[in-house]
Amino acid sequence: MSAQSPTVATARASIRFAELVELLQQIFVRHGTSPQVAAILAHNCASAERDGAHSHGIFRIPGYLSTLASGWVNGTSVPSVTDVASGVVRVDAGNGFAQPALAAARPLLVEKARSAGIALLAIHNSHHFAALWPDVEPFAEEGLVALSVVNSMTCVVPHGADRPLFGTNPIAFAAPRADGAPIVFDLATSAIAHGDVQIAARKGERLPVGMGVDSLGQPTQDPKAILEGGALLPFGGHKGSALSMMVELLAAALTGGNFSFEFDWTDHPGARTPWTGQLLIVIDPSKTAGQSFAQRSQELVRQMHAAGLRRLPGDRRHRTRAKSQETGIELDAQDLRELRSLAAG
Ligand code: NDP
Ligand code: PYC
Repeated sequence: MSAQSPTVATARASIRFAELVELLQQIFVRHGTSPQVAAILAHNCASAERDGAHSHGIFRIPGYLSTLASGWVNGTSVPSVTDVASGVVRVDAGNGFAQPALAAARPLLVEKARSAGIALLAIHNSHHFAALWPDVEPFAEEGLVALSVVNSMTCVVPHGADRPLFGTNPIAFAAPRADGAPIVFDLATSAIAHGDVQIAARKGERLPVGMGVDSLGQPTQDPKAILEGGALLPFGGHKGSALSMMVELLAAALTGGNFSFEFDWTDHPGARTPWTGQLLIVIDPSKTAGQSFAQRSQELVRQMHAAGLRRLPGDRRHRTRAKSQETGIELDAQDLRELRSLAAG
C-alpha cells in the first residue's frame, strides 16, 4: 500500500488470514459496501495476499476505496441472476463488483454444469479489480474444470497497432488432479500486469525489456513512462495479442459487458475499477472421462516432473499459502497500521 524504496528495509508484521479478512471487511463496509459485498471482496483480497499474489492483495485497497468514493461503482448492488438456458446463466452485476455476481450465480452454474456436462456464466455491468484464480480454483476443488476471462481497461497496444486498445485481459484455468492441489494458471495477456508496473514504479525499479512503450511509442523499461502516457505490450507478440482479442470478445461482446475501450471514467476522479464483463465456462469431466480425469491430470504432472520441470503454475502460490498458514501473512508494518486506521475510520 505505502510507497517503498528498494534501498530501505521496512519493518515487517504478521497477521492471521481470518484476522486480515475481518479487517478488510470492516474497511469495505466503512467505505460504502454492503456487508455481503464486503465479505466477498475481503476474502478475495486476503486470499491474494496470503498466496503472495501481491499485485492484487492489499495493494489494491486504496484503488477500491477511491473508486467507491468516486461513485463509479455501486458497492451495495444486488446482482440479478437469470436462468437463460440449459447450459447458460447470465448475471447483471448492477454496476457492482464481479465477485458477488459470481457468488450469486454459482449454485445454479454448478447444478447446470453437473447436469449438462458444461455450463457458461456471463457476467456484465461488472467491475473486476482482482486476481482471477480465486474465481476458478474452487470449482476444481470440487472436481470441475473451469476457465474464466475478464477484460480490463485500455492500456495494451495490439501487436502491429500504434496505440493502446486492449486491456490486460487475464485468462485463468483450473483442473482437478488426483494427488494434489488443482492445476491452476492465471495470467494477464499483457507482458506484465498493470498492477506490477505500478508496484515497480513505487519501488523505483526498472522493468525487463519488452514490457511496454512510452508516450512516443518507443520501447521503455521505465514503469513511470508506461503509466504516464505510455502503454503495455501483449505477451508473446501476435500470439498474446490474439488471446487478448479473444478475451475482449468473450468477456465483453459475448456477455453484454463493455469492451476495455468503451467506458469513460474521466468524470469520476479516483475511479480505478474497469467496468467490463466476465465469462466463466465450467465443465464436469466425469461426463466425458468418467472418473479418470483427475488421474489423467496427475499423470500429466508426473510426466512433466519426470521431464525436468521444477515449478508448475500455482506452486509458488501454494508454497506461500502454506507459509502464511503456518506463521501468518507477512505484511509491511506500516501497511498494517494503515489498514487498521482505515478500519477504525
Ligand atoms: P504471472 O506472470 O506472475 O504468473 C502467471 C502464471 O504463471 C501463474 O499461474 C504463475 O503461477 C505461473 N508462473 C509464473 N512463473 C512461472 C514459472 N517460472 N514456471 C511455471 N509457472 C509460472 O501473472 P501475471 O503477472 O500475468 O498476472 C498477475 C495477476 O494479475 C493474475 O492473478 C491476474 O488475474 C491479475 N490480473 C487481473 C486483471 C483484472 O482485470 N482483474 C487484469 C490483469 C491481470 P504462480 O501464481 O504460482 O506464480
Ligand atoms: O493488474 O492489469 C492489472 C489489473 C487491471 C485490473 C485489475 N488488475
